[in-house]
Amino acid sequence: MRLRLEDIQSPSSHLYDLDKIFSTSKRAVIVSHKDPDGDAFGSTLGLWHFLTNRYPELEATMIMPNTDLTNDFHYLPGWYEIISYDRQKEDAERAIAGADLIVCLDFNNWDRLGLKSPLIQVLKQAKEREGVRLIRIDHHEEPDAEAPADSVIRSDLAIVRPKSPSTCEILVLLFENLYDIVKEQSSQYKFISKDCATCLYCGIMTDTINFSARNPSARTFERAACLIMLGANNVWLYNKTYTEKPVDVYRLQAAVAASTEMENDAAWYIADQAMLQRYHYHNGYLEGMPDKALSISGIELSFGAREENPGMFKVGIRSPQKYDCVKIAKALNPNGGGHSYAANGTIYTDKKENVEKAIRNILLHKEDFVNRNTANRR
Ligand SMILES: [Mn+2]
Repeated sequence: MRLRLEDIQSPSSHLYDLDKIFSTSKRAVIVSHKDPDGDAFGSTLGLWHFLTNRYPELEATMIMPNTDLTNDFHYLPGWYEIISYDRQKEDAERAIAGADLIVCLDFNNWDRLGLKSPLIQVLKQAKEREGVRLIRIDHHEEPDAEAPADSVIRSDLAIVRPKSPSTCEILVLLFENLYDIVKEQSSQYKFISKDCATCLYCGIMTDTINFSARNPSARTFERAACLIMLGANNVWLYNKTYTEKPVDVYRLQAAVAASTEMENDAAWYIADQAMLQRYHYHNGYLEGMPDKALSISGIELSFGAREENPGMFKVGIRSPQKYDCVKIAKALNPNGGGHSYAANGTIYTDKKENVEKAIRNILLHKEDFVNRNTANRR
């Protein structure tokens, strides 16, 4: 019995194309987005493990714009092999200069590597070189027509499935029919090692908030089950990801929850630098908080604003059904983007009050942001 790969129109041709590219490349760099989450780490590491096993002739290097040594999924097998551009710029640039293949995972435009990050130019120049190919595998919507032209990623092969809850799930599809693999111990199973399965499971788990949000399908559970059969330790991963946190995370999240404001069906919090510093903030400390605000009964839309750098607030926007988060993110700043149910926007100001004003301004015009495709579906 085979699982139907219904999400992908012609999986075999994609696999064929991918296989052709992987087997004829010598040096690959795998790149994911800034402030990597579980899906960015999971897909990057999962692909790296797969390539290392399946194409031993291909030398693969993982590069991320930034990683946080204290709080960033470092328990995933292979984590310490990742080159972090913010700390190891020269190593990253050397790897990119020698690469004949660039694989972009879990992001849909160059700005997601960090606005004006020099890494963008380095990768673009590499792509210009003769014989360098670029593959993108992602579950974000394609950038719209308004996206700045220089942020568009020109790829030789793009495998984009916006309906997939995670990039890791797309990789599972691509790495062959796992059901067959597990049931029949057939050809490719040995290339999905326990470590590979662990990393892929992590992205499927975190991008669906442990299978509770963002439309995990029956197939999502089947794919996750296959990864468990291949050795992913789901309980260990859950505990590592969700329950082993420094006390500062608990305290900061409590402070943020206590400061949450509400108006009709919307809720929001704003964490400025003073608040973040009080709890020794690290990347990931507020992971999942905009989603938690949605758990308040009657709330359909949430905003979680965090002053990433002095004068720059990152705003996580969530609405499982009713509102279009991408539209809202773009209304805050044209650089915003993501999924209709979860997006990120930016507000440039050094005052909390101005963030509040911007959010209230969105709420004043809320009707303009109703998601006509999903609003009546519940
Ligand atoms: Mn993702």
